[in-house]
Amino acid sequence: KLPPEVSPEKLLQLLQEHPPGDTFLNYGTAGFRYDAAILSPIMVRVGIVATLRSWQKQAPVGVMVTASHNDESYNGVKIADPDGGMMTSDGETLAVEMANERDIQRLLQKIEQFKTKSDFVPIIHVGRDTRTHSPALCDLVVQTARAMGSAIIDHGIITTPMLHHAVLHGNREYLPLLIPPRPDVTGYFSLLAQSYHALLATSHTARDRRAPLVVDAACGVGYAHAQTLHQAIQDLDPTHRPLLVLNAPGTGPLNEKCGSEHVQKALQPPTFYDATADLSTQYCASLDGDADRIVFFNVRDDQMRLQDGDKIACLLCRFLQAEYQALQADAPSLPPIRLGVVQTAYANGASTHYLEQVLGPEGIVIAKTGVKYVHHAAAEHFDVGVYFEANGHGTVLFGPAFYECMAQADTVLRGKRCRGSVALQRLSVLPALVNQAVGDALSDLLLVDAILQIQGWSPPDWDAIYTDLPSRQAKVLVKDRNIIQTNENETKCLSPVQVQEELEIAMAEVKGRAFIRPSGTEDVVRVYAEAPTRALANQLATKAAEIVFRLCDGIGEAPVF
Ligand code: G16
Repeated sequence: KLPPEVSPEKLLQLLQEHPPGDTFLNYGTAGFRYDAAILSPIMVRVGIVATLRSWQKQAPVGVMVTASHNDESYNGVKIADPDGGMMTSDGETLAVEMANERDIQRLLQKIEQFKTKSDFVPIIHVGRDTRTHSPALCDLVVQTARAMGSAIIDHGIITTPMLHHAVLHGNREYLPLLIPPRPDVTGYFSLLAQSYHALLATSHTARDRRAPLVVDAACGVGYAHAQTLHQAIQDLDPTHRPLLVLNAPGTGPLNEKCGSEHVQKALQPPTFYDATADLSTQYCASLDGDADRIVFFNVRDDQMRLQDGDKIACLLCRFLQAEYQALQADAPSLPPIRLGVVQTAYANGASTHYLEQVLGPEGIVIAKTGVKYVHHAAAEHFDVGVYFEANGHGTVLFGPAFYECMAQADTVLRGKRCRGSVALQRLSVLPALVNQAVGDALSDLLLVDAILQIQGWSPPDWDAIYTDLPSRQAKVLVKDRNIIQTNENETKCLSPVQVQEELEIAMAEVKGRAFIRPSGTEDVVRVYAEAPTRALANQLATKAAEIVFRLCDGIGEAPVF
């Protein structure tokens, strides 16, 4: 922990040395994210905002330096609130205001307005990914925050979810009682390994210890941490199925032709830069550059089978429903639990259909893209909220009614040996295994693997629960993506109005679904199309991209499929 070094002179020097440029800086889907070359003024200002946030909340907050799924030229930074979640919109407004303020005196006056009279020392957890520019950028956050009087807990190179975990576990008043506090990196691994082990120990049926699970770490930060996690699991159970972790940082370009973004968007297996053989026919998982997303896949008969975030959500929903029903069968007096699923517009139509027609959870909500929106929707609408974006970013949130139900079930079932007791054990261990702050690829990896083992399912069994509708995603470069306005959950384009009118016609022609939205992490407009056949999905994506290109001042050429 680095103690504060309060120094108004140092703060002034940092502000003078790093003036903002001409670009208007926005706090996007997951924080400020730009070409690394323009980020140093943002880092200084984030050091200020994080300190103000900690002051305001009188609790530790977090700062993560990463550009996640973007290529190596990008970097970025996001702030975590004391509950470990993404900073809420009031904080984002302040961050945007501070990042774009060119007048240093006005900026210093703004800081003065926030100062409290209490003795509270702001505390900031910091972490960074493996990008070459991350140490210097992170150092600017640290220097600025310390000059403002913050104490720093520097976790070094960690995954984004580990940073969120550290913040949540460091603020115990936000941590539910069923979860033992483990605020540091070692505690993170032991908590995951122990709860995974405890979940598997509830099942006496077959466990698949044969083939290793191949993990593509996207040449990013997940590489070392997946190995540490694997070691922690093997320390508890040496016979456990091995994880073969590939794509170490430096063996190939970060997130390029590898990682979850590539696998899910291009619908292609990754390049395994540090393997001599093609391993994609095995049971594989791909993480993204900061390990907050995961998708599973394997190649059979030359065809890639992808189990994306939608399929993960369905697997989890099905498992949770079955366990809750088993619990209720042996303890009928238990109150009902609102178990629901949150998806985004990117959710494949077949997954939503499966949820509606086969599983029938208490509710299915379509929220705006971005984990901060889906997380909020899950907490607001459900007692047990499964949220997953199709790109593999997601988790399960357990609310107060869930914990109350577990406490009641414990009283009813204490000392009894029945299926309900097994369900109680399983459900009770989940909040410790499943990251309660944010989507976490490593936690999701263990959760999915444990559920498949408990159910005795192979990856093809899981894959077969429904068949994805053919879909295609594309990016269109435009002069200014900010001219595009969408409705609340981004399923419709409101402005320019002609875009939606033309999209409706194109969709009707192929009986498909398409939408467009400005990305919050890249300077592009995203296009999504799905239709009954691959050819029609390609046709619709081509048409939608052409509409955006023509009506929104496209640059270069529109993509054609
Ligand atoms: C971030 C967000 C995700 C979002 C993704 C894509 O992911 O955390 O919730 O789905 O960006 O956003 P957009 O389409 O706006 O570019 P990550 O993994 O890059 O942090």
